[in-house]
Amino acid sequence: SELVFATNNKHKTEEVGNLLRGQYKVLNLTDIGCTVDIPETGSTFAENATLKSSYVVQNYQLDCFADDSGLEIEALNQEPGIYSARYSGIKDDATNLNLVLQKMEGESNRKARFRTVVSLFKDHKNYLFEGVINGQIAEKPIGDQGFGYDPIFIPDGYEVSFAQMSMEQKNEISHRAIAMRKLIAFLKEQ
Ligand code: ITT
Repeated sequence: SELVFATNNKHKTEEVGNLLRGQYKVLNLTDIGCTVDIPETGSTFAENATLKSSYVVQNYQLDCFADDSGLEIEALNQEPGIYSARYSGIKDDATNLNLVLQKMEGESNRKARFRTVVSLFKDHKNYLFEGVINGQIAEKPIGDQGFGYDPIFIPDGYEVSFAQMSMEQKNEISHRAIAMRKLIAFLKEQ
């Protein structure tokens, strides 16, 4: 069967499509004919994920899930957090990544974590699923896979960045995969 994923981010669509492979066909906003950049005016990941999923429920009458995620850096008071997509003021991954590296220059505490909150609207009820992965901010970007801050995030227990991993390897451990596995388990129980 089909599941609607309220995202404009093609990397998220690919990662989640891979996680749901063989179980659900994933339709993103483009696939359902939605060209709106849904406003993310909340103050938490959960609020923003819910704004995205409920937009689709209200305007398309389809059950839907959405992912709001970001990078929390301890030395930067958990920034960029919910502002990860536009930390520099513009939605450009390379610019935002460079701003993080600039702010982290000379900082010895490199601790960070990625967080995802998924909101699933099913039968008019909202269900939230969270995933977190801890790691370190690299001194320099390395790797060309993935997206966003992947080239500067080294998960704990690894010596490579997310951008040096294949999508399958990232999907074994990532914040998004942890949240999505909770959603998949929930759907199985239904
Ligand atoms: P949608 O809202 O349309 O889903 P988006 O890119 O705007 O797409 P978010 O609002 O959740 O998504 O912003 C998350 C930002 O955090 C994203 O643009 C990346 O810069 C970063 N990010 C999230 N997950 C990431 C991951 O797995 N790897 C690297 N960076 C990530």
